[in-house]
Order: sequence, then structure tokens, then C-alpha cells
Amino acid sequence: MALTDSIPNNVDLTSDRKLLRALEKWQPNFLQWWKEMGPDGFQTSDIYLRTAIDVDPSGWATYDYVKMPDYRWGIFLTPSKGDRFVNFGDSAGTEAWSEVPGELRGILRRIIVTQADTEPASVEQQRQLGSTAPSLYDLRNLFQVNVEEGRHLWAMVHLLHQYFGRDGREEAEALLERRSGDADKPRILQTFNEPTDEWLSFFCFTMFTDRDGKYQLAALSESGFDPLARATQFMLTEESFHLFTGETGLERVVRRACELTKQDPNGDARAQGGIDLPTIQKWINFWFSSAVELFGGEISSNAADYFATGLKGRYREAGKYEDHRALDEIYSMPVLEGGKVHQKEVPLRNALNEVLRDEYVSDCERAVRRWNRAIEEQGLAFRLHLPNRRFNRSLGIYASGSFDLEGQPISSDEFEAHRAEWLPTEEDRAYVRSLMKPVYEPGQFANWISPPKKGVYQQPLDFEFVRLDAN
Ligand code: BYC
Ligand code: FE
Ligand code: FE
Repeated sequence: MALTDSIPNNVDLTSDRKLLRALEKWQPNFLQWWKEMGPDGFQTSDIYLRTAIDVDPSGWATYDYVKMPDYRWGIFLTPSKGDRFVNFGDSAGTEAWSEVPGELRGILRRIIVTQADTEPASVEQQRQLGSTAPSLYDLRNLFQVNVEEGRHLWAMVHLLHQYFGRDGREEAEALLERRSGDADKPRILQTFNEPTDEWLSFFCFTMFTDRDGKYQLAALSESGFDPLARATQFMLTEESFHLFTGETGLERVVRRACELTKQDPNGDARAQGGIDLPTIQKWINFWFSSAVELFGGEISSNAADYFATGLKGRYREAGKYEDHRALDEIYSMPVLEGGKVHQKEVPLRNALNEVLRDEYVSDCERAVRRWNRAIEEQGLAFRLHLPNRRFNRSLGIYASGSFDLEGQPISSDEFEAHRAEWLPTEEDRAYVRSLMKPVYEPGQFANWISPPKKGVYQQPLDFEFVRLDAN
């Protein structure tokens, strides 16, 4: 099959010979990477997947059985709605760029490479999960997320190939060479080197880490570099499914935890072979504190530069704000000085990582309220909480201190004394891993998780979402 047939696209691939040649050279390496580092096993199974074959509502969500290596990883830009302008920063109001401005080449490439690197990293982190899926429904959702992260890599590699010449081609190769968790060639951002080898971590990852993706992509979708804005905007349409997987996945584990707690004479969900609520809380503490690092330093001249130059805006910059220069405003944030937390005023542009983190944290708080409603409905008094964003940080202005779950400064000895109570221990991890036994009967679910409310795309819950032994 010709490459232009196998890559659905709306970037006129057929008439851009140079781009086509670059992608033709990269594609076999991508497939080789997918074979080695993508989902372990299941490559000959038929999976009921959604494929984007066009950008309009009827084309971007086509459902059918597909073998993963035959998935059609496409290249799509959300269509422009007339003239676009740089919406913020020092050049606010000038025409948006359809080529890379020479002086911004370095930092723009760096942003795109950082974004791109997370996509294959997450696939690598999740590659062993298929063998312990709690149901065919969850197995299918895992693979849906994986192929779409693969497509997000394609989206960024397209930008590197089309707009960054030889440097871009080299970066595209390097994206297939780094490996999650590898000591010598790790992925760029730390969260993407953490093992995600059981399903509670998978749901936390798609809840908290993919949600960083949502906010970073949204900030980039405001970009004055028009191809980046339109590529990330289309990625966001797929991203919402990843977030759904995490948020509802955790809700299902929570619901089941409540049922088993009530079933057990001593209120111990573990004694009933389930995951208990305090264990879920520890996983939240770990994954939330790891994900908040992804927003970068609280006080950041990089963030100020990205904004000033029109490369990366605030969440919903165009719609939500009136002053798009953000030059005279200040942002007040808690800082640690002399062992105490006190408010400090920072020029707004230097605080933009924190501004984006604020949006993220309130979105996570909304999800926690939803899980707590599920607990309340079952009549239990336990409540889940997000840890304070200062808790367990190793980057940014809070990394030099230690903080409790409420964000109060404590000594590092106190932190260590509470570590096993606040964060997953080796025993906790071993226990959760011990529950991970595959359930591959249509309509059946592992004991530690509730079934979802409905199937996928109007299919019933007992639909055969994955045909394991297809040929
Ligand atoms: N780990 O000013 P600072 C997704 C570095 S997720 C390691 O604080 P800045 C997805 C930084 O590079 C979304 N290093 O930070 C989710 C800098 O280095 P230099 C991914 C880090 O630059 C799930 C130094 O520390 N997209 O899509 O303002 C599944 C100080 O920099 C980290 C993006 O990230 C870290 N966590 O902000 C699949 C968007 N944080 O200059 C996919 C693009 C900072 O001293 N990236 N450093 O050498 C960016 O916009 C920015 O690079 C960041 C960092 C927001 C990440
Ligand atoms: Fe992604
Ligand atoms: Fe994602």
C-alpha cells in the first residue's frame, strides 16, 4: 500500500514530495519501534478500535476491528477558521506564522520535541499491561490509548519533518531511540520514566499524567505557530478519551473498594481480594505529586519567554482573558523561606507555569469530588483527597523542603517517618500486583473493579472488544 493511502491526512501529503520522502524513511522505524516497545503480545488480535480518518465529526471516529500494526496513524490539523493572529505576548495582534520564525527555531523545536517524547514514552510504560487486563473492555481501552499516543507522535514528527529540515529529521529519529526508564537514554520528563506495570497505576496515569497532556496541549493550541496550534487542537479531541479512561477507571476501583469494604466483617477490602480505599489514596498521592512536576518551575523565565514570543499561551487564552500581554500584572504564590511558607509576589509572566498548574489542580479536585460522591452513595465515611501541590516535589521551588499532605513544612525526618503511610510501599505495590490476573471472558470483570456503566460506541458490555486469537 502506498504511504499516502496508509496515512489518512489533511495536509495534502500527495503533493508534498519532500515531506512524503521523509515520512517514508521514518515509518519503517516507527513500526519497528512499535513491534519492540509497543504492547507486548496482542499484535495479531483484532481490536475494536476508533480510527481517525478525517477531521469532521463523521470521519474522526470510525469504529471497527483492526490489528494494531495495521492501525492507520494519520496526520491531521484542525482546519483554520479564517485568518489567525498571534493571540498573546509581545506580538499580540500580528498575523500567525505558517512557517517557523528563524529566531524562534530553537525554542520551538525544544517544545515540540518535549511534547513528542511523552507520547512514545507512555506506550513503553504501558507495554506489559495487556497480560493482566481486568476485562476485554479495559484491554481494548488500553490499546485505544496506545495507538492514539502513537498518532500523537506522528503529529509531532510531521511538524519536525515539515518545518525543521535536517535537525527535525534527526530529532524524529531520536524520539524512537530514547526509552522510558532507561538509565542511559531516558525519556525527557521524569514521570515518563516511572513504571506503570499494574492497572491502578494505569488509571492514575491516564487520570493525572494524561491530564497534564490536556493542559499543555491546550496551551500550545493557542500558539502563534499555526501548524502547532492546529495539530495540538486535533490531538485534544482524542485526549478526552484518555482522561475518561483514567477518571472512570479510578471511580470503578473506588466503587468496588466500597462494596468489598461493606462485605467484609472487619471492613477490610483487602481481605475480600480487592483494593482498599487507603491504598487508592496512596496511589493518588504518588501520581498526582509526580504529575504536578510536569508543569515546570513555579517561577520560570522559560515560561515567560514562551509567552512573550507567542509560542505557548494560557489555558483558553483567546476566550478567557482580556489582557493578552500580561505585562503589568503580578501573581502571588506561597514560597518557602526560613522554614516557613509565606506569600511572594512574582511578575505574572514568570508565574505562567503555576497559572496553568492552577487550572490543572482545580480539574483534579473536580474528579475527586466525583469519586467522593460515589463513596458517599455507598454510605462510607472515608473521603479521598488530593495532596497539596507542595507535597513530595523534586523540581521547582518546593523541592528544597519537605511538606505534609496539607502542604505544611515539616522536617525531612518527619517526612520519612510518614513515607510508608503517605506513599505506596513495596508491600503495597506487591499486593496490588498480586491482584493483577487477566480476565478475558466477554462481559466479565476482575474482582477489584466494578463494570463500567456502558460499553464502547453503543456496544453492550459483553461485546467481544478484543478477539484474542484472530489470525
Ligand atoms: N522533568 O523553567 P522550568 C502528554 C527542566 S504530557 C525533567 O522550570 P519550563 C502526555 C526544563 O526543561 C504533556 N526536567 O520549566 C501525557 C528546564 O531545563 P533547562 C507534555 C524538567 O521549561 C500522557 C529546567 O528544568 N507536553 O502530552 O518552563 C501520555 C527548568 O525549567 C521538568 C509538554 O510538556 C520535568 N518534569 O517547563 C502521553 C509541553 N520540568 O532549560 C502524553 C512542552 C522542567 O534548565 N513542554 N524541566 O535545561 C514545556 O512546555 C516545558 O518544557 C515544560 C517545562 C512545561 C515541561
Ligand atoms: Fe498524547
Ligand atoms: Fe493521552
